[in-house]
Amino acid sequence: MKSKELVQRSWAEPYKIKMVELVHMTTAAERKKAIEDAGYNTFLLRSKQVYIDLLTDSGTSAMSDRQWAGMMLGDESYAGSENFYHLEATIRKYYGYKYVIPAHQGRGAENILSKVLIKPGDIIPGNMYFTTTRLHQELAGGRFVDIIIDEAHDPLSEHPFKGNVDLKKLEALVKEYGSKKIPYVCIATSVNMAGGQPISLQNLRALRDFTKKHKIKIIHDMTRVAENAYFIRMKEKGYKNKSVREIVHEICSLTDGATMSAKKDALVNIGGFLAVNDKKTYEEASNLVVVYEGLHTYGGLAGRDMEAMAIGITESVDDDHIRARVGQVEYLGNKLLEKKVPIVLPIGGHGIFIDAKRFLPHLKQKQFPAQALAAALYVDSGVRTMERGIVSAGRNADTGDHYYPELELVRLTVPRRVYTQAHMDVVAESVVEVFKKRKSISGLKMIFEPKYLRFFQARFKPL
Ligand code: PLI
Repeated sequence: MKSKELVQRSWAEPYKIKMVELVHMTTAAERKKAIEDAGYNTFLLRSKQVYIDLLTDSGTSAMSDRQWAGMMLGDESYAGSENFYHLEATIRKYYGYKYVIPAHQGRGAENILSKVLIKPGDIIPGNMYFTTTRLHQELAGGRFVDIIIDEAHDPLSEHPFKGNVDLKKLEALVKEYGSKKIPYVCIATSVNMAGGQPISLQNLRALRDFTKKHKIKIIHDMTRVAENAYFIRMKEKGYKNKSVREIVHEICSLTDGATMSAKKDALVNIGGFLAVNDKKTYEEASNLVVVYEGLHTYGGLAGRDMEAMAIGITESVDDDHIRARVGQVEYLGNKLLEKKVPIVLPIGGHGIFIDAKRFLPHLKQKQFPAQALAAALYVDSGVRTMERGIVSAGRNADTGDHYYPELELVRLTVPRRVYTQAHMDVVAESVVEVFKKRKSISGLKMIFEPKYLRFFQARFKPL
């Protein structure tokens, strides 16, 4: 057997550890007090109170030695930093977009893009909402409409591309409102709120044909595009022998522009960008960026941050990297499936999503089952996770009522290149332990609710 084949038998990490960060152990009594003080919201815990942090994969990656070396090459000039030109060239090379504007993170890019493209009364169809994306669309006067396939809302459906758009839903919107009211369709790769589920190239191509006919743009939320590309390679006919890098480029080529939170796929702790192909949109966005983020050659970032991002993008499309990244998530998911823990299927790219409705069938959705489960997991082991259910979904901006999403989930998000297989074992043991005593978990009452993105700062108490 050739050595390469031997390596290919496992998802083992294509790197070794050079520096470590010590983590904190706590007692059950300390954790019980900590979650009470945090209003049963894992966002309000201090990181020192956490043992294994699966709150998010955002900004939590371990950078490589090359990225750290790049940080030393930071050109901190106010205007025209060399690192900007490196970043711009990297985005053009791997993603193919023409014009690039850096932003401090994804939502900074979403703010600018929404302000440039959306007029009051516009409709923005998308393949499931994302919290910050939808809020910026609404703040610009638009209304998000979900056009993802129905299977995406069913945690048990094993559809291989649950991120796909239902073109009939889009067609109905165009008929009802006219294409002039639809400035763009917002397409996320690896749909976060559906469980990190990919869109297929076949579906994206059909969407491109449809939108071209109706003169509607496609804006790509490319936060986790490499993970999506990996699933296309593994599951879509005709892509087995293509590299992730080639597939990423093909995905981007079917869209008109993108917003990116580089804190995920692109392996940096801070950063993002807006990228478009059309000069007019670029000019308007580069004018607005100076109001909200900074000059168009730094967009709220230090030169060193842009350098780390350029190198991170290059590393993110490496086949071995992405295979190990998704492989680790699958490893954790399979451990839970073995013990019959209800999770969203198929296993997605950036985390495991526990189905809180099936985990805690004795709780009603308005008793915040996913929020309660995330708190219980923390108390059991110090593992921090995140609610992705009714609290995250927020309220309908017109009626003020809670949205009641089909998916009531707890996300165990795996940071990139940070934790080991043994950590995944500990996480699985804790989830299984809590599953055994699930009947003892009670619901919560919300006692403080912020107006925007309430999940970040809301406070609860047990019923
Ligand atoms: O957190 P930002 O502002 O860099 O990016 C916002 C953002 C946009 N789109 C998508 C799909 C995201 O997942 C996203 C941020 N996600 C976070 C923070 C998360 O924990 O999933």
